[in-house]
Amino acid sequence: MAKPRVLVTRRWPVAVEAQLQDQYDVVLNTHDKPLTPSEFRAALTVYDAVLPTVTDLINADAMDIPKAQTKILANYGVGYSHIDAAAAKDLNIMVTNTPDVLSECTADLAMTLMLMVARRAGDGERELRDGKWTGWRPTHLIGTKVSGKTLGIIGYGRIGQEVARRAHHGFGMKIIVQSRSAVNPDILAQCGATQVDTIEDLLPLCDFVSLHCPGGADNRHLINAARLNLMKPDAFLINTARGEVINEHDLARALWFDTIGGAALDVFDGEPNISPDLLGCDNLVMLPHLGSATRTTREAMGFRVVENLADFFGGRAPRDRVI
Ligand code: 8YV
Repeated sequence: MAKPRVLVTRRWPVAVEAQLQDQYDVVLNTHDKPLTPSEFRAALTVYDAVLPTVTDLINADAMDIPKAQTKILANYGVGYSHIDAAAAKDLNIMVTNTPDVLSECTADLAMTLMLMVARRAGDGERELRDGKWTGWRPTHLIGTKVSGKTLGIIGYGRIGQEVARRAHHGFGMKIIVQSRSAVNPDILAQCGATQVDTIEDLLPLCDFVSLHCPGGADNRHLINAARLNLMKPDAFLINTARGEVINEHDLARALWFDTIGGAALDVFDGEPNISPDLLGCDNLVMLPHLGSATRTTREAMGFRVVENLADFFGGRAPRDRVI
């Protein structure tokens, strides 16, 4: 029997690409350029499986074909708000993701951002590299203490819980949680966390607020001017979830007028384009979507896709089916 035809839309870790080549009739994206919507539409008529990432905007336009050859979009990444669920269902395409394997590294990066913005690490590095450091002094680049402060976590799934573990057990932080559903009391107890009903309840209580909810239409601009106004004037906002969760124009205004202490972002609405509003803010740390970017995790994400594909083509239900 012919091997299934598989398209990988970006370069993946070599060990994973090698395994895919072993098992399937694979086309790799050796130039590592994102596909255009028309290339994506064409791919859906040719390949049995397409393996996309967050850089593929798989909206209704990119899936606007009468019938698909593709039966599965085995996404590399846990977030899949770049895939239009209704259009995938219309074409009868299954979607899988890669949870679990990136939770620790994404949580590590949320802690990195929290520490960077509170302790002014970005300012300090820029000053030093610009040759502007004149030496130690008691009043130089004074930041905010992180240890022992209150951290609000919006969205208490796997990544949110890993952040809580680090913040509570490593930094002695008090954890407050807001989540769509009631969190199991045993899970809350692991980090001495308290769940509140609404984001409005959470924001005024916290010195740091970290976002760990999914992106997509439901959470678009979840953090807007009204909610930013509820944060303490010296509190920090951290986002390793999805750019669209924050109204970036409102955030830039809050940073510009110092109504919050600062923000640290790993994800952006319309990335890799960064809003000029944000680029002008100096109480802001920005990283280029590095949440899962470690060798161990990027390989594990790839092998999780391999597992999902093996189940799918073996006639079993993939463990990570999301659509
Ligand atoms: C991934 C992420 O690298 O998994 C996610 O949802 O945000 C990142 O860690 C990226 O999405 C890959 O598609």
